[in-house]
Amino acid sequence: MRKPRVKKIHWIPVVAGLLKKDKKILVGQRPENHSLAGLWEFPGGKIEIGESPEQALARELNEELGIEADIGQLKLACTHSYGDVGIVILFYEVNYWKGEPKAKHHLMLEWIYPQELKLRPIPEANKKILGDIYKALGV
Ligand code: DGT
Repeated sequence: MRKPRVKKIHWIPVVAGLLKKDKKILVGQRPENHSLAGLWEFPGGKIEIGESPEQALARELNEELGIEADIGQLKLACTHSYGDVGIVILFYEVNYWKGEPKAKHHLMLEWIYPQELKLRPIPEANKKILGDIYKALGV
């Protein structure tokens, strides 16, 4: 007898940076022609083969914001699945960097008070752990 097909989820590791300045955090609006277009996210992206999570985040922050960042502590991790794709997101604190963040990838960047995250459209993966994100930010 044939075994029933088990739906297999492809899990993708993602890193995101919590950049803080004057009690505000940096968020970027996801570009058109990408999944989740228009949602506000923390800068970051997928880990590529051969990279450590910290190397991946330093690369993404350089590509997306044009900064040279020191990747700080791992503050939080979560999992989320969108149908047949799952993501594991590692959130790192980033307190030091060289350069001024510029929107090289996002529609726009904004420094916002963390409480404002509640009012913005954000990825479901982040929405469901917003309380933990606040704790990680010390709010
Ligand atoms: P690419 O080059 O289009 O394959 O994409 P990458 O490597 O720039 O990565 P991206 O941003 O498309 O993928 C990250 C995935 O994680 C995407 O499905 C959105 C999801 N995600 C959920 N919350 C966040 C967040 O706060 N920041 C980032 N960067 N991604 C998040």
